[in-house]
Amino acid sequence: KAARMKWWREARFGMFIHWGVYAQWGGVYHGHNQARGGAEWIMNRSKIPVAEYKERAKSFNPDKYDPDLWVKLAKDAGMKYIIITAKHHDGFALFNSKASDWDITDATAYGKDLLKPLAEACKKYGVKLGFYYSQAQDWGNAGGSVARKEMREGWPNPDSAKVDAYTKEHNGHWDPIQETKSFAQYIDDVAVPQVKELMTNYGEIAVLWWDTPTNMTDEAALKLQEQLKLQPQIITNDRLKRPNFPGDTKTPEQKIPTIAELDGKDWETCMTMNGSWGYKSWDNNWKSSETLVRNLIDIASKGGNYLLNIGPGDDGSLPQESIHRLQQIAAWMNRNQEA
Ligand code: FUL
Repeated sequence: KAARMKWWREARFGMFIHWGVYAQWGGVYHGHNQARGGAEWIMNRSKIPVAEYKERAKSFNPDKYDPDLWVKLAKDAGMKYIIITAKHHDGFALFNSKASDWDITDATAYGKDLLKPLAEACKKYGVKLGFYYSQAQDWGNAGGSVARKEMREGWPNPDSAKVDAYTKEHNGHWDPIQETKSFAQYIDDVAVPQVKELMTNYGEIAVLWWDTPTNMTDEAALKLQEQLKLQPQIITNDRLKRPNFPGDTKTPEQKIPTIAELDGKDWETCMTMNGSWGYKSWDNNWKSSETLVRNLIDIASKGGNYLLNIGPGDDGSLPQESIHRLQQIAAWMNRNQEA
């Protein structure tokens, strides 16, 4: 394990990328700002019908997508690895998947695999690539589970009481199409083959970042874990299934542990630059570059890694605020480099 963890323990700094068709909504549904949570949750928070969400995805066309720029920004800021949401909770695959039509090639105007060019850019700059994969929670593929949030938020509508009542009776699901398969079928038909695709088609994969453990079974966890043998060097986090699949790394979210909280295990704090993981058009709550640098120093001094997030827009462009902060971190790195 020590040999496998070596690069990760020295890395200190990585880039998290939350990108998907949720960027089209930008945290707004029918003119109403989402009440709570990250913008990547809007489908669940606003209980958007599956057909409506997928209809909008058809026009997803990120013609400003520039993976070379993303990786260069990361590299210059001193980041040693990138983790991108290959599939988030909405179930949409950013890659060409044969296991589901709810993917970039079948469901959008763009039609081209988004992960391949990112993998190439990472190779070019010598930055490691990892995938985030939401293994249990999947709102867009039938049979996927839902972390129960039964209120339709941020969209006062006469229908909302009905939607809430339905959700309550259906394990958190809000659309009948979500329950047309069992969870076990979803795992066999979608999750397992997709993880296999991710482990096969993109070269060396440094990290598999599971999320979320809720509703996972041992059987499903074992099947998913089996696919990782295709990448023997891979590092995994602690979100496959709790408590009996601890993985390699702990994942404090939006917080930096105190010294008293450290327990000798490898850990990585993931954090947003504003308040949302996915692109949220109206969130201006940006942390200063100074805060971000201080966080990195605090984390590095305690032996952890800092996984700092960007949320690209639906055209593939990055918020100016994020670019600016990455550049300021790069400038700080340059000033403090050993001669
Ligand atoms: C959480 C997810 O629910 C969020 O959307 C985000 O991906 C965060 C890093 O992990 O569990």
